[in-house]
Amino acid sequence: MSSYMEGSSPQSITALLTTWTNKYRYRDLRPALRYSDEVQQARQEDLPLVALESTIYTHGFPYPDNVDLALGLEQVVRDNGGVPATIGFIDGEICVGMTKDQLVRLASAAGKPETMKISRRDLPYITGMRLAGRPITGGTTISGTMMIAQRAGIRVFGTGGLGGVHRGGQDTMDISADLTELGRTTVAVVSSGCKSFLDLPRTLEFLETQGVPVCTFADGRTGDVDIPAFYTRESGVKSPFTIQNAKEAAAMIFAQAHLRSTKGVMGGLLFANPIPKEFSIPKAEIDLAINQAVQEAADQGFHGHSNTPFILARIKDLTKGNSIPANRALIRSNVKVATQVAIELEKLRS
Ligand code: PSU
Ligand code: MN
Repeated sequence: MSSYMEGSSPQSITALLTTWTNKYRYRDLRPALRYSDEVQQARQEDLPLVALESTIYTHGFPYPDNVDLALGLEQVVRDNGGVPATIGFIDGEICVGMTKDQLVRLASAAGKPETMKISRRDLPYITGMRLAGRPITGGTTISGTMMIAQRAGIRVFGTGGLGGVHRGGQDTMDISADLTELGRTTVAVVSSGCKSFLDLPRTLEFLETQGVPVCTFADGRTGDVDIPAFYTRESGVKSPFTIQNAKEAAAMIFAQAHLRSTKGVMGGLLFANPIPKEFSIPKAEIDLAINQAVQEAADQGFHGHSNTPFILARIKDLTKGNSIPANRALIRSNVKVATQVAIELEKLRS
């Protein structure tokens, strides 16, 4: 247990906070991060690190599929020459990289009411409760993971689907914190775009306002290319930019870092990697399930934080689990591409 959090009796909270404030001057999260041995070594040796999120395990994939996915994704990174850093909270600790036991522990927490889904707004709560002796376990969303990855110096992050502007978001204001995070935190995210239960055109508008470049891997295609919509390669919405390979993605990250040093440019980058062709589900087919899931969420009052997990679970049920292999395949593909990007970036930096 870390020094600033030792002891948890109520009378010691003031003392703990004083130590924390004096020692770390409240500068940022950095001192609170707990690196796995593998990640710590990679940091010392400048190896290409790839951040992985954990809300997909706690609030996306069901147990025990999520254990296989969590272990499998870390292995995809290693097999492609990178070092995986799964990010999440275990007993109030901000883990950057996890042991196998920790991954299993987090995945086993899926579906329990006390397991939290942690985005930017939740970090002060979790960390405060840890100081107060109430440790919380949970998965970090893309926004939570980006925030922590940036503080750990990790520049590339591979995941499945980005949050976005929800349908009707112009009235409900339900806009994922992932989008504002991309506007302020300098981490590149490789995803399959976002699921079409979201409003894709408004999501792109919002990202443009936030100053986030959105680039789709075109796989040799020229001219207009759609931004992918998770299960489908075609969305009917044109991608603002296209790139052809990991080298071009790394060049953008590198360029952004240099522009940033002139104090003008900050924020993240979104790279959309279309689902491998052999796994893509016809748009008409998946749209049926998605539309029904959206309607049920509205009818049953699943708003805000619980909207996305509800819809994800319903899509899985309505497709009778057929969406799971596609989901798994696209995440694995994204994580592989993220690793290639991290390696190309490391070459540019050295
Ligand atoms: N979309 C998916 N799968 C997911 C998520 C989104 O297709 O697992 C998760 C990600 O962790 C994402 C979060 O960051 O949901 C967004 O939640 P919200 O819409 O509440 O911001
Ligand atoms: Mn939301």
